[in-house]
Amino acid sequence: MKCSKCGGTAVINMRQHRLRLCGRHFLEWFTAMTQRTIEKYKMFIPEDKVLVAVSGGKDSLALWDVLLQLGYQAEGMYIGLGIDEEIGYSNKSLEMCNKFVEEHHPDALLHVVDVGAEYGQSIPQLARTTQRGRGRPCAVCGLVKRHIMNSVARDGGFTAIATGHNLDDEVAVLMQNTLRWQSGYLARQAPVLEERDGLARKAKPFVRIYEREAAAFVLLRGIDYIYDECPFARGSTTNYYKELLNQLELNSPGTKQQFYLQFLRARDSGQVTFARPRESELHPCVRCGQPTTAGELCAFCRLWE
Ligand code: Q46
Ligand code: ZN
Ligand code: ZN
Repeated sequence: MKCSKCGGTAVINMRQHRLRLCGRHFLEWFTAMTQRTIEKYKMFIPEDKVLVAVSGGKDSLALWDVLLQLGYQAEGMYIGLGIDEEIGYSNKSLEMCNKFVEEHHPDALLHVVDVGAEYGQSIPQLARTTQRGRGRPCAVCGLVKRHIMNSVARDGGFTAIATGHNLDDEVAVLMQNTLRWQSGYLARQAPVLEERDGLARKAKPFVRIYEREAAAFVLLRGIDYIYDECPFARGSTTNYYKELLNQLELNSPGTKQQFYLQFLRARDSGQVTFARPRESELHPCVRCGQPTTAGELCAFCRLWE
C-alpha cells in the first residue's frame, strides 16, 4: 500500500477520504484537518485561552498534543473521579496525563481536581448515596464533570473548553437521537456550543476525525495512554451503536462521515428543522454562582445537600 502523497509505504488507509498515507503525511494531514475544523466552526482563535478536558485516553491526549503543536494556549484539565473497580482506573488515567506532560510537553499546565478530596465523595460513592445517582455512576458523573469544568474555566479566565469527542462518538449520539426522534437534542448537537450566561464556549475539534485515526495518531507520536475505558462504560448503548456503525462503515466506507456531515448541513441550512425546547430562564445558583434553571441551588449543589 503506497502513500497517496509521496509513494512511500502507507501506514493507514482512510477509505472515506480515498487517501492512503505514510506516517509523516498522516501526521501532517491529522493536524491540518483539526485546524480546518477549528476554523470552519469558529471554535477558537490563538488569542483564546483553551481548557482541554483530558482523561488519559487517546482522544483527549491527542487533542491536547495537536492544539499545543498548532500553537494554541491550551491547558489541560483532569478530573479525578475516584473510580477504581479493581483496575485502578482513575489512578492510572492521571498517571498517563502526567506522563504525557513529562514526555511530550514539559511546559504545559495540567489542572487537577480530585472530586473525592475536594468535595468529600468520589463518583462511585455519590452514585450510592444520592437520590440522583441511584446506583448509576454516569448519572452523577456527567453533572459533576460539567460543573467542575465550568468553574475552572470561569476562575481561570478560559474562553473555550475543548473535548476529544471524535466522529464515532458524535455519530453514535446522532444515531441514538435520530432513532428516538429526540428533536431537542437534534436541534442542539453541534461541533461548537456558544458561550451562554457566563459558561465558556464548548468545542469538539475532532468531529471530523475517526476513532481509528486518533489511535493511529497517538501510536505514531509515541503517546502512551490508558487502554481501558471507564469500567462503567462497558456494555453501554453508545458502544453498541458504535459497533453497528462500524459494520455499516465496513460495507460502505464514508457512511459515518456522511451521516454526520449531511445532518449538520441539512439542519444548519434550514432544509430540516427540529423544534428547539424553549430556553428556560437561567439565574445564578446562590451557592456556586453557576447559571441554573432549577430553584435557588443548582443540580450540582443539591447533590451535596
Ligand atoms: S460518565 Fe460514566 Fe463516563 Fe463517568 S462514570 Fe465513567 S462512563 S467516566 S464518559
Ligand atoms: Zn507520504
Ligand atoms: Zn451551585
